[in-house]
Amino acid sequence: MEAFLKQKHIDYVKSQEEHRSYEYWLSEHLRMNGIYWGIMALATMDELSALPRAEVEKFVLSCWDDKYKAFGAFPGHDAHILSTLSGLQILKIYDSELKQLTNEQKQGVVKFIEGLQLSDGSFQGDRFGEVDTRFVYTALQALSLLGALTKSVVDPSVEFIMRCQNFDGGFGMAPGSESHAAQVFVCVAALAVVDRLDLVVDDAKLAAWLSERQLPSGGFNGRPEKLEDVCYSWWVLSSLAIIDKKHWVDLKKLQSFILSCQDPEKGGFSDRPDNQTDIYHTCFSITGLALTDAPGFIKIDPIFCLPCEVTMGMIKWKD
Ligand code: GRG
Repeated sequence: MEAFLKQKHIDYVKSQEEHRSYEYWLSEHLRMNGIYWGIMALATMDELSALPRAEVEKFVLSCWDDKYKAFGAFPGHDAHILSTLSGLQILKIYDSELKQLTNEQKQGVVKFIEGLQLSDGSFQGDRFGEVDTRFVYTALQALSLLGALTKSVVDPSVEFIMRCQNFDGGFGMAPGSESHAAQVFVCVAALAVVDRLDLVVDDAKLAAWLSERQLPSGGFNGRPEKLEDVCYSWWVLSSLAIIDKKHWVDLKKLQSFILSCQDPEKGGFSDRPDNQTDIYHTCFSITGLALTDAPGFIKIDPIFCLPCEVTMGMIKWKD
C-alpha cells in the first residue's frame, strides 16, 4: 500500500489559499465551502495551525451578509444555507462556543435558516427555491451547532427525510428520487443529529446497499453501475459508521484505493488515480481515511464531519 504523503497534503492545502489562480476566481461561489474542506483536511491531520487562524476567521466574518443575516460564499455574495453551515463549522473548529459571533448574529442565522423551511418539512438553500435533502441536513446541523433546534423545525424535517427513503433502503435528494450515497449520508446524518435513527427500521437493508458500493478496486461508487470516486469514501463510510456497520466493508482495500488517488508530487487527492486534484476530494479522502481508523489522524465525528473534540459534550438537541 502506498504511504500517506502528509507533508505534501499540508502544502497542497496551504497552496490553495496562497495561490490566486484563474480557477480560484472562477470558484468564488464555493470559496466558503472550499475553506471548510481545507480546514477539515488540516484538522484531521492534526495540523490546523498550518493556516493562520486570524486570517481564516477574518475571511469567514467578511462573508457576513447583513441583509439576510447569514453567510455568503464570498464577500458581497448573498447568504446561502451551504456557506452558512461551512462558516459556522469553521468558526466552531476554532472556538466551540462560537464567540466570534454576537448573539444578534446567531439569532439572525437561526431566523434565516428557519425561514427557509417549507410546509412539507424540506428546506430551500436560499430564497431562490432549490430543494434538496442536503439542505435539511445543513439546516439541522447549523441549528444544532447554535443550540437552536426546536420541535417545530425537527418534526417536519424528519417526516420529509423519511419520504425520501426508497425501496432499496437508500435515500434520494427528494421523494421518489434515485438513491445516491451522498444523499444517504445527508439523510442518515440528519436523523442522527436529532436522535431519530430509530425511524430507519431496516438498517441491514441500508447497510447492504451501502456496502454494495465497494468495487473491486476497493473504492466506492455513489450508486449502482457508476465509477468509483474517492469522495464516496466519506459519504459511504460515514453513513455506515453512523449505523455502526463499518465492518460490512473492506477497510484495508478502501485505504489502498484512497492512497492511490494521491498526487505524489504536488499533494492533494483526485477522484480517481492520476486525475486532477482538488480541495473537495482532498478533504473527503483524508476524513475518509480517518474513518477507516488508519493511524495518525484525529477522531472525526461521522455525523457532523467535525473533529470529535468539537462535538463532544455538545447538546445536539433537546425535546
Ligand atoms: C458537512 C460533510 C458536510 C456536508 C454538508 C453540501 C452537503 C452538506 C452535502 C453534499 C452532499 C452531496 C450531494 C455531494 C455530491 C456528491 C457527488 C460527487 C455527486 C455527483 O453526482 P453525479 O451523478 O456522480 O455527478 P456519480 O458518482 O453518481 O456518477
